[in-house]
Amino acid sequence: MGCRDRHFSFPIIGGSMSYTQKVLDELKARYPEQPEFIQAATEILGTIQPALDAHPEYEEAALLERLVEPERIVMFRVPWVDDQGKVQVNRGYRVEFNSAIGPYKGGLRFNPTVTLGMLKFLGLEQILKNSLTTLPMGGGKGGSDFDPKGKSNNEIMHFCQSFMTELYRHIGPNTDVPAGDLGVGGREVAYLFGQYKRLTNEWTGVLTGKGLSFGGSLARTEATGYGLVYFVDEYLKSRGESFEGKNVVVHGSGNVAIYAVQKVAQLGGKVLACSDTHGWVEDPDGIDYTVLEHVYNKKRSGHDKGVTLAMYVDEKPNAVWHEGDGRGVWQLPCDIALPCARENTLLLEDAQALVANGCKVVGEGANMPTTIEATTYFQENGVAFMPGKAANAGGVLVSGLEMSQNAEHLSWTFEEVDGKLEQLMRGMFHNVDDTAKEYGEEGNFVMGANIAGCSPRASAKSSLDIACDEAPSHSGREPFSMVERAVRPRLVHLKVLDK
Ligand code: NDP
Ligand code: 2IT
Repeated sequence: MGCRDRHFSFPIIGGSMSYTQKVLDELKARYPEQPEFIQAATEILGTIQPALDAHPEYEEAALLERLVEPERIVMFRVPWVDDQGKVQVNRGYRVEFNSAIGPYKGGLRFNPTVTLGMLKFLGLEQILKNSLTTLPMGGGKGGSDFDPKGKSNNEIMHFCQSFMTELYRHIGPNTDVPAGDLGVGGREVAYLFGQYKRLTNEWTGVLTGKGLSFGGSLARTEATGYGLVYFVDEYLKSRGESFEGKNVVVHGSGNVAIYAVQKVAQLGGKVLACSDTHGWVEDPDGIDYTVLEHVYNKKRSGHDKGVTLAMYVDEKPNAVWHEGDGRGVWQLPCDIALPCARENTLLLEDAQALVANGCKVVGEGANMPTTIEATTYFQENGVAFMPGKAANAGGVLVSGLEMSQNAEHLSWTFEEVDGKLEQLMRGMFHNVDDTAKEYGEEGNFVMGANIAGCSPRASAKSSLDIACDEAPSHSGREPFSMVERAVRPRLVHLKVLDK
């Protein structure tokens, strides 16, 4: 019963099964076909029991059951016409998971591997991540099994327009605000936004990650990679260290990876290698992020057939290309590893190689790139492990700042946005670190992030209030909703005005 170690443990309380274990068992029985969702739920539920122990009323209010069940899921067909005139049909999804502290917020993923279970894993992570940013955003995620690779711009446009033709009824600037994720970048967001505007006859900040000429925020492109490095740097600072002179390996070479590479170099570190789905590249001079940008843009030009990261060596002849599995980067001796590709791409054997070769810090740029076994191995072997829901929160954080700018009809400078990003990511590290210490698990950043993420903009004492957006008051008890608390003073104020 339960997980295999103390890091994801389900204690027996008073001879009976813990609340977290009970909820997880129910989820496993109900959703056996959703392994990624179960994995994410295991990681969260396996660390938050200490925050629940002092609050038996949470179980009575079925608080966890409500946290793990989405408020709403929209599933739809997406018919579109390819360049040969043939009708194609894909599946579209939006998981509107939790709106307790703000509109649903989270990216769209276009990838042939997309399933409902994958989007539920990403949506569940997003709830806690968005709460950690301290901005008022609920959690959501969506996407399609559409594969943008090898498609012309015309096909991408037709797909995006058809996708939005259904999605537009379910979203809105105060309801649900999607953005990009794997396979969805600036080009796709532009097509989606244009279609939303045509259908609604309204310009609103309904999507983030928009182009700068139509309401996008400066520094959104860089935000996830920069934020990751600020977060890891704050950890290093807390130990009297820095990126200066550190060797770093990066998995992936997409949006998150590119700007992590740039920021590591700015802070004095050296990125030895990075990867794509075709292989990995090693550069003795340190990976040059500008070359990665060139390859990235070629991959998204609408003429991407045959374009791979191997093209890096055309511009950097000292570099070496290794065809095959990009996980080769984990074999290199390094101080810091930054997995920035996608889920479950850093396995136990990779963790063992990294530890054997001296790696001391892992910062997840991707969502859940490290398997539970690999995470456990890192934690048991003294590696500081920074979970993605905190370490990669910079992207959605600047999305939140984009929403603020749109609402104000203003654009902030790059320095203003980057400054807020840095301040909030560094602050987030301390929130996570302090929470782990408060629960007697110093250095367990997974536990710190999960408990702090359940406690939006509040001390860890009100843990898990996020899920109580509609706590039943039938028993005459006070609902302990964060929303209720936020709203109550205003209600009192209104009553005073009524008199
Ligand atoms: P991109 O599509 O820009 O880049 C993804 C990168 O990972 C590419 O280099 C891709 O290679 C590689 N990759 C994809 N699948 C695999 C695989 N199965 N094995 C190895 N490598 C793979 O995506 P992003 O950089 O935007 O996102 C990366 C991760 O970060 C995802 O987990 C995403 O959910 C997460 N994230 C993204 C945020 C954002 O703002 N973009 C915010 C927070 C998290 P190839 O080019 O060959 O496909
Ligand atoms: O996983 C993520 O946090 C994202 N893909 C970014 C979501 C957003 O709304 O900017």
